[in-house]
Amino acid sequence: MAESAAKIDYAERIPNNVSLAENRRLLRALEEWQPRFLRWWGDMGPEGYQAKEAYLRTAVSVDAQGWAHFDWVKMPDYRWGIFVAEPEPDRRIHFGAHKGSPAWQDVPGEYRGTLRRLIVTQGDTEPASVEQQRHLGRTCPSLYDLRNLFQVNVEEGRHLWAMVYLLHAHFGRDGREEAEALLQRRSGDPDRPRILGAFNERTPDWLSFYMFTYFTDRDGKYQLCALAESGFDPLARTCRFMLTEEAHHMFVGETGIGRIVQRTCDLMREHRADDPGDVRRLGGIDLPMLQRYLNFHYSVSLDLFGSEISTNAANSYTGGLKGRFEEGKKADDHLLTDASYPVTELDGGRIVTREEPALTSLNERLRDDYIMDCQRGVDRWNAIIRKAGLDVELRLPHRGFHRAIGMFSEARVSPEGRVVSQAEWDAKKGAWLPTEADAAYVGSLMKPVIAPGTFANWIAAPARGINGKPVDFQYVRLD
Ligand code: BYC
Repeated sequence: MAESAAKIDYAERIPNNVSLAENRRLLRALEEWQPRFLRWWGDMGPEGYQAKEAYLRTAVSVDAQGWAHFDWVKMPDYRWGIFVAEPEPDRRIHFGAHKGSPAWQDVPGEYRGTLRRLIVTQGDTEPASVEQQRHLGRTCPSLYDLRNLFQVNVEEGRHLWAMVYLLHAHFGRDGREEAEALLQRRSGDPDRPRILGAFNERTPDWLSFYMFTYFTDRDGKYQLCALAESGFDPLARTCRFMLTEEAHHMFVGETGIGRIVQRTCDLMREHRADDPGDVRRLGGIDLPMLQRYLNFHYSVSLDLFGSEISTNAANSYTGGLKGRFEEGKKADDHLLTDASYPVTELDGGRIVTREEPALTSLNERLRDDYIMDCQRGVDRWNAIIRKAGLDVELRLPHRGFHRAIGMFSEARVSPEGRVVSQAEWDAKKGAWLPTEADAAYVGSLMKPVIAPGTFANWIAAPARGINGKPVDFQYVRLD
């Protein structure tokens, strides 16, 4: 059983390891959706380079070892398909009111609406991010980075397939309609926007791209981890496999920012350029500007966890639909009906910590796990700065800073976590968040660099190439 689930059949029009051939109706429905997906990819996927071969990885099996196969692929020929992790024998629901019952293989009627909403929200982010990043190919800092962008893009396309499969296979007609709507909404379109805030922001340059893949893809990791605990087994297995792909996206973000930090430090040391203006004159990205971009992307990503106190989150947990991060490793009753959790809250003009019911605080708890994880990368970037002998530190701003969702959206909070007046906010905003001048400067640096092994002046070369290939490998064939 496990072996057959691990293998992916590439002879099929839609590669899959879910025995699609045995379900003609579902196969037909997905085969009808496929050309519409490809049309969307043509219209809204990466601009340029669609006819060029890129050195991309494709999943060939879903077991933990060696699922990836690297080859030359033109993006429209990428084998998007449906891959789910291997089943766990006798899997049980392990949290909430149904704890101990066998995991559901079909959608339980009472949770149909909630599950659909979770799957649609997850699915909506995937094409959104492709749309947000579609112009970046034109200004790539190197072929290595261009290839990484395309890898991220095709895998987000596959993650859309993953959610569309669940909608088609388990939600009948409304599932098919939702799958259509996923191709109709557009990131940033005022009339038909994507569902969540961060996915309507622009990703106009590569600094934003690395910030996005570090901070926003990491929300993806935590949401997928929570959904991978689901008592609805097809969702759990789908998310478990998506997580294996997600790791590379966050790697692109972490190393991308790390390489910018490295380059900036090199410029500062070589030229004794202590002043941000000096760094910019040398064509680098100064650390205060990097901090402003970090502040922006981190805060919009914090919003993606929803309100601090949420009955939606409590209901999803009690229903066994969405667990906590590493639910299985937690030593408590997995019901949480009597438990509490400390939540940072706004109390008039003050920020306080209060014990709240654990069930309604689940969004905040996941946000806490996320924050801890974000800090690890910041520590590594700071280690680069320290090693260069510079006395500067990048910091995650306070969780209340620049929030649009949850109780902090009602106040103005400084990066240090002080509630400030609107007047102070207006006066200091330009020091805390990217300004138009920042965007124009970063935009001015975005010139394509496409000779193998060469890198834009504002970013250091990576420590190593992809899949054991050298850094100067021709990762995208331009001829
Ligand atoms: N923007 O009780 P509340 C990824 C809405 S990223 C706009 O506070 P809840 C990826 C909410 O929908 C991971 N609206 O929150 C990354 C609700 O609306 P309705 C994506 C927002 O429901 C990079 C209302 O406010 N996956 O994979 O507990 C590249 C009150 O909701 C926002 C998921 O999100 C917002 N930021 O939690 C590619 C997992 N926040 O229904 C991919 C699935 C809240 O009352 N989604 N609202 O009209 C969920 O688990 C939940 O929907 C949320 C919100 C965590 C997002």
